[in-house]
Amino acid sequence: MESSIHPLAKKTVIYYLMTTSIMLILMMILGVLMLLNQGEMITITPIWFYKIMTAHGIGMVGIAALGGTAIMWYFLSKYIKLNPTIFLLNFTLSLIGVVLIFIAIFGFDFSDAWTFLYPLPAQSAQIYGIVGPLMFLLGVLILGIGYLIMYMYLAKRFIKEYGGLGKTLGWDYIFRGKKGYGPPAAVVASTMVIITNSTAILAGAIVIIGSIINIIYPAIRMDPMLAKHLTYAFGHIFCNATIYMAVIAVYEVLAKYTKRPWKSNKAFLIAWNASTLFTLMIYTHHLLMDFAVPTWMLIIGQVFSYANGLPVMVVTAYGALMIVYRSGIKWDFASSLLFLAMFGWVAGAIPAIIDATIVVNHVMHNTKWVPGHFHTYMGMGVIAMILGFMYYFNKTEGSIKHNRFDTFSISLYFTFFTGIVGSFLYAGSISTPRRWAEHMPEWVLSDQVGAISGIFVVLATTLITVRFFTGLKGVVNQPNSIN
Ligand code: HEM
Ligand SMILES: [Cu+2]
Repeated sequence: MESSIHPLAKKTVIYYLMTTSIMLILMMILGVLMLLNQGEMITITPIWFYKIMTAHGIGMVGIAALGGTAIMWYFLSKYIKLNPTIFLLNFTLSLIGVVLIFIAIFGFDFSDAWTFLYPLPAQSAQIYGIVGPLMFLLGVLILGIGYLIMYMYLAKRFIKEYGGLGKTLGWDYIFRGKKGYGPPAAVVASTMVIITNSTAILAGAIVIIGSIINIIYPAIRMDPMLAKHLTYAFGHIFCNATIYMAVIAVYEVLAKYTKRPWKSNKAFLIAWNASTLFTLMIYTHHLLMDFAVPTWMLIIGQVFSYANGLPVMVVTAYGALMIVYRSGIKWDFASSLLFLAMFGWVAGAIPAIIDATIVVNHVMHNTKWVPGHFHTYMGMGVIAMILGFMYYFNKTEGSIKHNRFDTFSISLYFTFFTGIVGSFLYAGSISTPRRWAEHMPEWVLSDQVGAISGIFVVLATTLITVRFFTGLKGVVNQPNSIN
């Protein structure tokens, strides 16, 4: 039941990818500025450092989500008919959200980090005025609503086409012994994202509305501990969901290149079910330092953090190795980036597993170890998947071919991204705190290594983006060819 992508959806994929790639470069430049400052190679004021950090954090998470959404929508269109207006609406609301967020940061000095942890926004409202925090929170809320509408729509479509979200999670095969293979991998993965991320966004909406009310009427307060739970349920799951959307590209592209379908067998289905459940449970690893949280909750956070990524990661990595093995696959920009991205994802999980151990966490949390972990799985995982998809899109919908120049930019990207995360992990291991504008002399060297690596990553990303934009010329006016 293959259908072709709606022309408006195809155009919207282009909007998503153009925005993602340009924002990526800009946000990376902000990252380099932070490192140059921490490495004492330039001087920016602390307030500017925190403005930049806030913009970089939310901006990066935002584009990872945009890119992931483009991947999810594009491939889902192969299997079910989708209304492209919803896809465009999500893009528009995201854009409005982002504009509000950036005006809040750069126009009104909002600098409380992208995690807007209550009561920080209320406190800074007293220093810098209420406009900044209100605009920021409203921006995030609008962006979240866009996603929520999209997920609700997709859920409705899945229920109509497959008979329920239990079906799209393959329960017939897991519990009722149905033989054969479950729904397409893209549908299984999207179901997981719909369930977990809608929950996350609802949690986020509650805490954001609470914060907004508190800023306007300071007498009305939230319990800060409850607010932290809701905030991290939102932040953790929303970040996680980006990779579960982007990984669809691994399934689809490798299957196409090897001419071997990616079958959702029982192990695959069980893994995605397990991840659905675990992803909802583990955000408490962000609260391991909070002694007021009940121990059983922290233990759940810890135990399931170990278990969380693993099932899907294992079936994906194993599946990818199997599908590629002796397939005579042609390695080009898309297939190699997606293959490498999978290992970036796996590699990025290892430091997280270490950090999710309560004893280690007391030492490592709030050090640069943590950005070391998520820059690995975001930068070399999610973002690499999105870059791979950008190329695949141009190739499938347009006419570009891989050349040696592409091999060069991919190698540049991965080599120097390893430099960035290596410098972060090293800094963490010598107890460099995260989120400090100024660093002690003994930490500065690692910042400098990170900054220089970062400059080369910006260069590589720019080369890839230029290639993407030139390739787009071939896409416009081409007949649809999704399959
Ligand atoms: C050239 C590439 C990049 C550089 C140089 C860079 C640099 C940095 C630096 C220096 C920090 C602050 C570290 C600290 O706490 O001291 C940071 C934080 C962060 N970065 Fe990046 N980064 C890059 C790419 C990315 C990518 C690709 C993503 C995700 C897709 C990302 C997401 C984040 C997030 C979420 C934070 C946390 C902000 C916070 O603590 O509130 N970064 N980055
Ligand atoms: Cu987390």
